[in-house]
Amino acid sequence: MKKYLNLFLGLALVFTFSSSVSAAGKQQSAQVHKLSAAPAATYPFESEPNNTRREANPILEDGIRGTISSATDEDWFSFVAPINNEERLLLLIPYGSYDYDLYVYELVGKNLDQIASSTRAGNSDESLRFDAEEGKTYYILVKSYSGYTDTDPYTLYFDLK
Ligand SMILES: [Ca+2]
Ligand SMILES: [Ca+2]
Repeated sequence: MKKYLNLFLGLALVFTFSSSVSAAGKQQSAQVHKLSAAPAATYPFESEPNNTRREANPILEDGIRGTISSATDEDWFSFVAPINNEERLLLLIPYGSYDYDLYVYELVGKNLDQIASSTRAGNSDESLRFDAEEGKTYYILVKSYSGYTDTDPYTLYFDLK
């Protein structure tokens, strides 16, 4: 009986290994970089209009969801850094013919200065890092480079690892 159990476990291991290999191969052949880290929670939804820096939606939890509802929809968010930290920001883009990009700005006098961006090609998710200073407000922009969907939301969140 024990012999059969060992055989079964061996086969289960082989199966697990081969299925993970084929999953990796499929991801590569699609040439789409999808981030493996999934957000832990269901984040609140954007509130339009948020089409300018002044209308930015504050990110009060660790992330927010929204949709790009037209080719010219800009979604602005603001974030007040709670501590000095290198922040890692991720944008998960819905699967399909959508290429969204991610930008981070700070206000210097009256000017918005871009301090980070992530503009990968195609349907790839975006990620960037920036050095945040305690108490300072940062502005985050999500917009479309090509394609949009007002039904499938994107997820924008801070990776807290
Ligand atoms: Ca929007
Ligand atoms: Ca908007």
